[in-house]
Amino acid sequence: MTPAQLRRVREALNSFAVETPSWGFADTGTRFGKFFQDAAAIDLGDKLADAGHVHALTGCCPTVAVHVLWDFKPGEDPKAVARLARKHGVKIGAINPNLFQDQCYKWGSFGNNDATVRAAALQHCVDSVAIGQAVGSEYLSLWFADGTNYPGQGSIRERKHAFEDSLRALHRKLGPKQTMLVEYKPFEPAFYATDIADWGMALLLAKKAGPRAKVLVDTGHHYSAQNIEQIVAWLLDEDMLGGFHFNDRRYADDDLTLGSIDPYQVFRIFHEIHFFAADRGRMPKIAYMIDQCHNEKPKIEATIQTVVMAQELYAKAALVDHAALRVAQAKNNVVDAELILKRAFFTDVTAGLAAWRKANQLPGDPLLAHRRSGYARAAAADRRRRRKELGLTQGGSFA
Ligand code: PSV
Ligand code: MN
Repeated sequence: MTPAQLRRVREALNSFAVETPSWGFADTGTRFGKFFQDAAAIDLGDKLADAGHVHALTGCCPTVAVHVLWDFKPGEDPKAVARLARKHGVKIGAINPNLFQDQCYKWGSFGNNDATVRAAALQHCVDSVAIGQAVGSEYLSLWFADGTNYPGQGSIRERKHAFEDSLRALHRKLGPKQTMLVEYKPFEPAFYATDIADWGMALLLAKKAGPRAKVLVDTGHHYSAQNIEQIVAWLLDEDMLGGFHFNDRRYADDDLTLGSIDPYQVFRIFHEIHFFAADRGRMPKIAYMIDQCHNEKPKIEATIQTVVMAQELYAKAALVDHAALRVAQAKNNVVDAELILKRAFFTDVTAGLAAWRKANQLPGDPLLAHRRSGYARAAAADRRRRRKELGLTQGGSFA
């Protein structure tokens, strides 16, 4: 790598943070079954400890997303949770209300045709806003499982109006430092009409909710052929891109490791962000978060692998020669334009990542350092013993 490339990688990585999800450290499964891991986190303390360990090794994951129902016991003091996070060297990041597990949500939450359920869902979100304020979190991250399974089952327009009303009411409750993220997903669990099925719906709803509502792009929540980087570019241009949930997919919302199937797509997404930043002279504020649950891979290893992959692809995208790209685009020089992206994508950035890690007193290979640390072995022994004491035969909490 040239000195200029090393500098660009360093600058890019200096301002790139990835949030880990608390649920990524716990036992998870598919709807067909769960396969347990001894080292899986039992409770929030374990999850924060694991997240702290990942941050200590990567230097890139200072915050942890939490799911209110899975992570907060009823009546728990959020400030105590914030303290616990601090003890493990991390902070609480996005607060995710849970609007899909309680029996009352059988027919939806914000889209339910029963006003009492809609009110309960709104109250849970308002409570989540308060948790966010207590722990100093910037983001309220909303995902709705709402939708219908059969044609004719519900009024699509009435459900849309119900969402507009509740999101607007919720936006009014946000504190001055809070941003509301609206996530979309084409299907699952609803298989006919998901209420917020794509980025257009999320964008409209966020715009109607208020100025501090933005769209969250979960990379797994698109159909196979969809051009995610184009969505990203449009959202950036509208100042409506709030954040990402990182994962990869082959078929549906598969929760595979970021970049395991299509690293070039992730690169292209990052390229759009760097290109936008170069044009506007400022890097937009974006919450980069992981949303993956691993059933086969050891959870901490998979998380480190994801973070390292994200850094690598972000660094590669930072190497795109924007001036040359603009010239190629202006001249309709398609081959050169494409090669400019490819050249950056195929640049070996290992030296840049190593230099950044060295400068930040981090291990050169975070995965190797984790394997050598003995952390997983100690966690497995401790958690095996605690499970026995607690009479748990399987993982203690979601997902
Ligand atoms: C739904 O599939 C989703 O992407 C939402 O972000 C949830 O919060 C998360 O997964 C749970 O893993
Ligand atoms: Mn998600």
